[in-house]
This record gives sequence, C-alpha cells and structure tokens, in this order.
Amino acid sequence: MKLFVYHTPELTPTDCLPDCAVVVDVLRATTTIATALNAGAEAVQAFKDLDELMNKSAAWLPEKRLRAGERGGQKVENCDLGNSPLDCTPKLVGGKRLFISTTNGTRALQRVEQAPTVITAAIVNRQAAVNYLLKNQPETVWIVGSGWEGSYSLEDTACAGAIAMSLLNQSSDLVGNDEVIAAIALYTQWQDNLLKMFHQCSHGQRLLKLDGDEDLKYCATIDLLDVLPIQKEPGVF
Ligand code: 3SL
Repeated sequence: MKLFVYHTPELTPTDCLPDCAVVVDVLRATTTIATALNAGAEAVQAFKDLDELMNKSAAWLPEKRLRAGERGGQKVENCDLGNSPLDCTPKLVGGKRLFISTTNGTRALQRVEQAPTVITAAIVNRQAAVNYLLKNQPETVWIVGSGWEGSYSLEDTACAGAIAMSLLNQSSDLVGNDEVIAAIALYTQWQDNLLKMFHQCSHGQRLLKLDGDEDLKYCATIDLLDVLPIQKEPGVF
C-alpha cells in the first residue's frame, strides 16, 4: 500500500486517481455521514450543489427522505436538518435516505467520486477505516481532507495522521508523500487532547460561535462508531 495525504481536494493530482480514496471532514460532514449510517439511515447521498439535492430528493417519498443542508456552518433554509451529527438519531434517520450538501465535505467527495473505492472517515470511525484498509490492501490510497473553501483545516489533517499512524504500525513501507509524515506528527502532538485542538482551530472556533460545543465534543471522540461509509455509486454511501 502507498499512502498519500492531501490537505484539501484542490491539492490532489488531476491526472490520476487512487485505488481507494478516504475523504475526511471531521468538522463535520464525514462525522455526520458515519453517524447517520450507524443510526440506521438507508443511505446517505451527497451533493455539492443544493439545487441538485432538492431536485433528486424530490423523487423520494417525503417520509423516506431527509434533506440536510449546511452553508457557513448553518442550516440551509428549506432543509430538514443542518449538518450536526447529533441530530442523526435512530428515531429521526432510521430507514430514511439522508440527502446532504455541505460547504466543503461534499465538494471533496465529488472530487474523488470516480475512484474505484471511496470511503469516508472521521475521528469517530477512524479504526473502522484503518481495518478496511488493512484488510483490503488497496495499492494506492489518498486521504483527502476537505479543508475550508480551499484552505487547510487542522482537524482533517490530524485525522489523516490518526489513520496513517495506525497503518504505519503495520508496515514501514507505505509513505507516499511528506504530508503523511507531517500528518502523523500533528496527530502525535494532539492525540491526547483532540478537543482542545478543535477549540483552537479556525473551523472549531466558527462552530463554537454557533453553539457547536457539543458537536465538537462528539466529533473528537475517537473510535466511537464501528461503521464504514463505502460509496456504492457516485455520491451514495
Ligand atoms: O464544510 C463542510 O462540509 C461542513 O462539514 C462544515 S460544518 O461543520 O457543517 O459547518
């Protein structure tokens, strides 16, 4: 396995794709996706574009769908939900398809959706992602952080480091770019206090201003969920 970390979707090569892409948006899209599937959602379907989300989801019975829309950290008008993973309870999402569009996470998903395998990871399901990679041994793996509107997000790279560190314990021969080593160094520095990191990083601060304290706590809980979102068709997990 050769592992590459890219801090943002914009930094990924444009002339190739990996055998497996791991998309990370710790705050909060990939945490929400894992939580919704763990709570029994029938599927999660991700859209970069809100109008497309509205059009596609209109074909579903209202009682079988939920529309989750977030822009700038806030719920989009006319959607049932924003992007808080804590809203994804079994009672609310069980048996339903979650149609979701977020500022950065769903854009990152779209960037790599043509890769043969696409999975999503966050701190809450880090071990499930590691287990999948160890079991399936894809030749090339990209971990792609979602960032914020094209710029770097500390928490996504820390999650990439959490995954890479666990993989590196099994094989010393997997480093594909220097970002892997940097991500591991970042995670090593903060692993005992991810919540403190989330309180300091720019998107964490943005969410705190929007009363996101409980979301940050939840998103910082390592290996909470044994669930792995795997793309079944472009955008659908
Ligand atoms: O940018 C995104 O995709 C979101 O996860 C941002 S937020 O955490 O919902 O504000």
